[in-house]
Amino acid sequence: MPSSLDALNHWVDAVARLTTPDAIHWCDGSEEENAMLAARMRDSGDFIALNPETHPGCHLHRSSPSDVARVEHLTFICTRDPEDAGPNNHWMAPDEAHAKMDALFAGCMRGRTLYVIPYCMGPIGAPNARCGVEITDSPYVVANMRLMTRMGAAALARIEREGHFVKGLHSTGELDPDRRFIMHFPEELAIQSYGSGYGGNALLGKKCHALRIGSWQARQEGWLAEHMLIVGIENPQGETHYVAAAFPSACGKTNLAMLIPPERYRRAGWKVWTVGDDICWMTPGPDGRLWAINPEAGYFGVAPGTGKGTNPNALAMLDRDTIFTNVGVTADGQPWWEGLDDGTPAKDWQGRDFDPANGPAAHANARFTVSAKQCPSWSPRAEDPQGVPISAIVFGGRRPSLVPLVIEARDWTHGVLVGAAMGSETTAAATGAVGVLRRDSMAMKPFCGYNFADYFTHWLSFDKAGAKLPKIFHVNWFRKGADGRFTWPGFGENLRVLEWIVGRCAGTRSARETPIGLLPRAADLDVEGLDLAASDLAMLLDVDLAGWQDELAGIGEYLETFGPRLPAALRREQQRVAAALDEETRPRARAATG
Ligand code: SAT
Ligand code: MN
Repeated sequence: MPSSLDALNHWVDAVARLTTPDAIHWCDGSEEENAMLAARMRDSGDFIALNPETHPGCHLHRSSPSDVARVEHLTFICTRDPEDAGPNNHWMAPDEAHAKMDALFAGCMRGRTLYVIPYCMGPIGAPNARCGVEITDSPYVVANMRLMTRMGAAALARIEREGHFVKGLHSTGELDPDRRFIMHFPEELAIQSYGSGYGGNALLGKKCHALRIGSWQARQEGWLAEHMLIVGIENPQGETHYVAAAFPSACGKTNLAMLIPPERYRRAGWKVWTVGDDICWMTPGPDGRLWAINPEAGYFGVAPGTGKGTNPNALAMLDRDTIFTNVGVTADGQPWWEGLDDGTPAKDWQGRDFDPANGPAAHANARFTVSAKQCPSWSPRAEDPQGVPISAIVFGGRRPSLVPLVIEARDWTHGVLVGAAMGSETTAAATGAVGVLRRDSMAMKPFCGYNFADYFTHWLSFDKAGAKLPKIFHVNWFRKGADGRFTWPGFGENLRVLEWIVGRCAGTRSARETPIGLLPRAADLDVEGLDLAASDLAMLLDVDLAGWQDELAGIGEYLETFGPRLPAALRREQQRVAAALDEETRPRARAATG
């Protein structure tokens, strides 16, 4: 009888014939293997050992200066029908993409080792976890995948049992931006990535599998693969509500997932539990609720800005067994980045003597890779095969103006519109201009593996008989005042907003109705001990009707870009909110003219 690993063996053979590596190494995920690879990388210069006293087991990796972030313009969804990829993706015909990639991969591993990485996204025993195999010629990718996924023997055993897996093929190639492509073949459950060694371009379990291919599978199978953190909020009565929250890359998901309650909340008994900081797979359970797992096993977080004041939990987990990418380094070999409270950089992220004239010591998208279990607020429920039940879904982005601190959608359909309409200023997590407002539906613009119109239809489809869906909210921590400064203090203080959110879910907090949704009154939010002027709080909770009329017009235009596949229910919802705003402004307009 043929073994269910035959398909895997055949594929590895075929890739080896194409890429002609010097050696093949099947990764088992063991400590010994990890030590061997780290030693190999220290020899080659891929890894620089950091100070063993202050940072035991920690390494620094410097990527090529032209390879420091995801490359959305070189990322393609290759479906037979371009309409299936949709206007939200770059599309290439599968045949053309295969020909291009075969030519790039031909002979590319000569002189290198081909690593076979079996991995599982999600707890190894979770029914909703999914397996994949990444073939790569980068030991740095292996070391990262070991922290970010359940990698090695247990995943291989599950693949053998199930007989299917997502095929990911990666080579760093020559790191030439002109010979760099990240291709997805959702109909073949395959990914091919060439020419980058960085983050989401190269760790194929992350954005490529868990989001782009994952979202495609989720639509077919009736679940949701989302760009969301998962956090547990435990109140003083010991009840924990789990919240899933979507923000674009580098908008504070890791900080929110690891939030430390303000002093007064801590004393009262509030606790925060981290289940995940980037990706969330949600499936309707037999009880009608959405149950979520974090498919990842580690964090690939942005280092700059991580400090004692902003994310002490993150700092506490980064002093051992961590891979740092593109940070600076102090004279005594400690990692350094902007926003770290102590130390001074001796070298910058490119290994040059630090000179402020060359810019910051750490690259703006410098990252740490670390096992999730090292986080002091890590939730043991992250290993629960059933996942956690989600009480609230939160959308958010960087909106310096107009958008209030928090809004509750009036129902699921309205919530889907709120998510679809999400916008944010761009950040350094992707190459391109920073600080430009772009619509980023559900923070999935770079990650949805199919047509956004179909994705909205899929979201709407969860609202059916028997469903006990989470409430949906929108938050904006990034509102600026006339002085150009952030009005809301953010970070740990965001718990005050989460308290209102979980209170709404439990039915214990009140709200006022507005045309754009339900908002807290000033008295509904606990702001005791905050240095926040009443006028600033009023601004954060105000609904600028005229501004929102323009916003709804903009949302309407955005939705129209998806053409006839856009679900009519979403267009109707946009029209309903626009009409409610018109209704609210009408008497005033009459008074003004009359
Ligand atoms: O480079 S990654 O895609 O893994 C990080 C991010 O953009 O969130
Ligand atoms: Mn992300």
